[in-house]
Formats: sequence, structure tokens, C-alpha cells
Amino acid sequence: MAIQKTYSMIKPDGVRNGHIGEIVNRFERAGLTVERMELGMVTLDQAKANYAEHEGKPFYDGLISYITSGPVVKMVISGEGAVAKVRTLMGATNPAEAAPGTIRGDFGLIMDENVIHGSDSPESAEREIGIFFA
Ligand code: YYY
Ligand code: MG
Repeated sequence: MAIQKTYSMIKPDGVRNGHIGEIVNRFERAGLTVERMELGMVTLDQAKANYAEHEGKPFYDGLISYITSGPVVKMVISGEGAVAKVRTLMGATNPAEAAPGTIRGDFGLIMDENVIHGSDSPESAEREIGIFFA
């Protein structure tokens, strides 16, 4: 597998609950490299662009207000198969279904606040890196 870049973001609950160090540690232990990292707010435009595929779904408004509600950690992560590797480390979308040992399984409580975002394909990764690191 080739070296890839992916976009990952520690969501407001992950920052607020003090999981930044642990999450970065898990990425590095898995052989991934943090290429860029920034703590800050997500603008409304960035939130809408990042989650455009979900517009119109019942959870969309809540998702947009949640992701803009407090500081996040925006990251570009690189490594062998980085897109899938980050998704594996994240675990299932619903923390209640995420396996123990995954970031969402260990630190997430509810679907609305599931600790972390990671691009779902190399194409999404390129698009999302452009949104957050223009
Ligand atoms: O890529 P991933 O974050 O695992 O899930 P998506 O299906 O892309 O949904 C994005 C985001 O939306 C999810 O992390 C939580 C939220 N969400 C929700 O609140 N309720 C749902 N039924 C589905 C998703
Ligand atoms: Mg997704």
C-alpha cells in the first residue's frame, strides 16, 4: 500500500475531556506521522463543506452546531494506508457499537459526540485537507 495523507479531527468532546495526547499517541504508536496539527474553532463554512454529504439528514443541524461549538484539533496524518488505518483506530461511528480498544469505543459515549473524525477515502482526504488547511 502506498503512503497516503488523511484528515483527522479531534472533536469538541475529545478536546474538552482531555484526550488529545492519548489520541496522538495512538496514531504515532500505529506508525502514522502527524504532518500538521492546529487547535482552533471550525467555521460554519468549513463545517458545511466537510459534512456536505449529510445535508438534509435528520442529524445534520445538530452535527453542524456541535462541530462548531468548541475548539477541535485539526490534523493531517500520513503513513502507509493512513486513510483506513485512522478509520480502524477510530472504531465504529456509534460509540455504543465501537469495539473496546478503539478511540470511540474507549472515549465516546453517544453518537452526537463521538470524539474523532477521519476521512473515509483518499478523495475525501484531499478535499477535507483543502477545507481545513487551505
Ligand atoms: O464517518 P463517520 O464520522 O464515522 O460517520 P458519518 O456517517 O460520516 O457521520 C458523520 C457524523 O455525523 C458522525 O461522526 C456522527 C454524526 N451522526 C449522527 O449524529 N447520527 C447519525 N445517525 C449518523 C451520524
Ligand atoms: Mg463520514
